[in-house]
Amino acid sequence: MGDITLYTWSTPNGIKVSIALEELSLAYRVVPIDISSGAQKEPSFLAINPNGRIPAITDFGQRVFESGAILQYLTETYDQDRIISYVPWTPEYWEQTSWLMFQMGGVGPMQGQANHFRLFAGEYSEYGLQRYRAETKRLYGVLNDRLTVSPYLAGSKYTIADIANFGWVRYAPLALQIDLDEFPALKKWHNAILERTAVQRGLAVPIPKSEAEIAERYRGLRDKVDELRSRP
Ligand SMILES: N[C@@H](CCC(=O)N[C@@H](CS)C(=O)NCC(=O)O)C(=O)O
Repeated sequence: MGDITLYTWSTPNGIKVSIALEELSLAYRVVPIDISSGAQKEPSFLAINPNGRIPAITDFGQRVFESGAILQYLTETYDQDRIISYVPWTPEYWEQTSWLMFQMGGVGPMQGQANHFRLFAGEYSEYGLQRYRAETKRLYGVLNDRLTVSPYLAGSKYTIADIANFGWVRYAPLALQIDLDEFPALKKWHNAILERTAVQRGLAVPIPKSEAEIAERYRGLRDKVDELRSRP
């Protein structure tokens, strides 16, 4: 079943797809794309994702890029048993799609910018940092409210909407020092998802990294940006 090649790196968007593939027990080849070396801008990869970003997949000659589109492709093609998705055109399916798009259009871009200002910026900007960190926290409040009244984002079942948002929530405490204790329902949901075997497997693709290694890397990046703070 399937002829899937996954092009990925250990990032919030990358892990969404490896987690979904593991949840669906699909066989797949992995091509690591080291985004710190610029591999995502090589012509061979741009032929798969013209936007030059991971993740992307190919399957029987079909390319799919943008993590949300990949999650939809995988479930609509391979999730007939509805393990991580609802049946298309049901009310729950639209709820699933809404929370998936909320992640793609909200959490991902905002938290991505917060990460930029906190970890990768070439000059220190308190305004940029605070603006995007605050917006990320506002969006976490929306997720928390939803998860206070529903076990999972789309309803009673864990779906690709949860996987997509989890990809980002997972890194928020480590990268941005966002305290999930401020969002109790979100924290409970995050911890339950983290315990899933398929999630642990997906998080190890393409390179297994311990919590301590990830925390150390982010600390180093934050320190570098902090050093820029004192420069005239
Ligand atoms: N909207 C895209 C975003 C993809 C994205 O920003 N990927 C990052 C890693 S999480 C990347 O490849 N960054 C490298 C770059 O921007 O050159 C998706 O969800 O797939």
